[in-house]
Amino acid sequence: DGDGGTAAAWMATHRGMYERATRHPFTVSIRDGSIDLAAFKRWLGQDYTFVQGFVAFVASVLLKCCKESDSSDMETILGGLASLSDELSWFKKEAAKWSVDLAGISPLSSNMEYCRFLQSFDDPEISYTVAITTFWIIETVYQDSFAFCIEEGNKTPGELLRTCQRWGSPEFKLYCQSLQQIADRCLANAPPDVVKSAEEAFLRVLELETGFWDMSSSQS
Ligand code: HMH
Repeated sequence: DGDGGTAAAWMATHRGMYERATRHPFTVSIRDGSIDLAAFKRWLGQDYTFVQGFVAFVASVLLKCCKESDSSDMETILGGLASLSDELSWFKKEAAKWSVDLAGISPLSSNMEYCRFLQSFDDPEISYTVAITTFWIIETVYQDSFAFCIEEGNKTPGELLRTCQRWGSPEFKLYCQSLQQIADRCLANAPPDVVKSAEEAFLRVLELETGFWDMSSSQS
């Protein structure tokens, strides 16, 4: 049960920031059906390039796990990495459907900023605890945001339902809960300075995710 751990405590303490990331006008407009499809296509192209950088980040988490962890965490992380392979194929298929030219996408500044943050985890000095906490919150923001779009009362346009189900499904939620359990266990055993760094990374992800949605919804 992942409710009594540090991860859930941070979500409660930083509720405002968490909700800005997970109930953003962009995803709320998917749920209420008022989404501008040009904004959706912008998000799609930008997120495809994000996921390419995200693969390298998850590989760095896996590497830290192999070096620092003696448990079965590896299988969960490896499963996450494997599902990103499927996700990249999905993006290509979806982009073709929406006539988004993936080869012509240049990452916008919020996307580049996020990818630079992810690249900083290549540093072997950054601990597995900080990295797995970061991984958990990145996936959880998408899970929570898109699950809201398919919850009862939604007016999500039919052609966007598959997208929302990709991250809003019960399976993806279970996967996020496994990541949360791993993060909680690591945090429970970590020294205070590491816990502090993990909390800072958690907050940074919430800012970067909010910036990513802002970028997707803005016309510029
Ligand atoms: C920006 N955050 C962003 N993109 C994603 N695909 C995820 C999280 C989850 O995989």
